[in-house]
Amino acid sequence: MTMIDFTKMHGLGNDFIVVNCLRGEHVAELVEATVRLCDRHRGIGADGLILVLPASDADFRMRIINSDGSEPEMCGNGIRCFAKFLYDTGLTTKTTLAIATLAGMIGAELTVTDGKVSAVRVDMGIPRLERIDIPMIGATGEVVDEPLQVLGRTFATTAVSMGNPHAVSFVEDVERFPLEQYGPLVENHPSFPRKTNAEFVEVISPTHLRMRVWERGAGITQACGTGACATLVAAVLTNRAERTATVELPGGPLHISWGTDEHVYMTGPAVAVFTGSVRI
Ligand code: ZDP
Repeated sequence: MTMIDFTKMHGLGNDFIVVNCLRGEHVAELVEATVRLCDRHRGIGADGLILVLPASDADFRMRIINSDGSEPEMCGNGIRCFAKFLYDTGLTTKTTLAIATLAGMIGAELTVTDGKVSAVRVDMGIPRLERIDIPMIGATGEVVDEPLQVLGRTFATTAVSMGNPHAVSFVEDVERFPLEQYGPLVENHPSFPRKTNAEFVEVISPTHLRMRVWERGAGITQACGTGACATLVAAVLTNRAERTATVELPGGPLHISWGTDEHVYMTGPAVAVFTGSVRI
């Protein structure tokens, strides 16, 4: 019987089970147990499992597994939780971290209040816009306001990779948009060979976007950090927003800025909810 210590955390209600695997133990068993651990009725309950791993080329390495067991390249809300976990538990004293992910190296700047991390600013890197980099099927070039047919509806979709794929569509009234109906159809649309996260966005003003997300491998979540970054990029590309804006998600706001260095910066909170020990 193996007991694993974990911390339950969230970033704007996008929730994760975070486990210290710095000694390299039980990684395969944990990955294999992800679906069970993330189950909201029979497990701890979470949108994903985050593993804290050692890295030779960075301060730490992050792996994230979605609640359905698939492994995405990156996770914006998760990486803020990851950084807070490291600092608050004393695993690092640095307030600037280089974190290795499947989407490459990610930089995080920690804001410390009363000895604990309250917010994290993450350098999410340069968004990739070429169709093949999403990846999305079709002719070369960028995918900007391109018609995507789903059931009887046509969305004007902009595709952005933040390491993971996003299909961003602007709608009139995001509150009333039937996300549970269209989300899974966009996620599994044949144009996206690795599936996609699906964002639906209402423009409140050029500095205020309201977004709801259907996540690849997780379904409706309260927030998606990479999705908020993709949303801002898509809104700038289609002249709907300025390069710095607030993206309001069901779980709360994220501040996103697409810098003159072409990197996207995301600032938001991270919260530790409880710690526990679970059998895997
Ligand atoms: O790309 C995917 O499969 C996403 N479900 C990964 C998780 C993204 C996340 N919600 C985020 O904040 O970027 C954690």
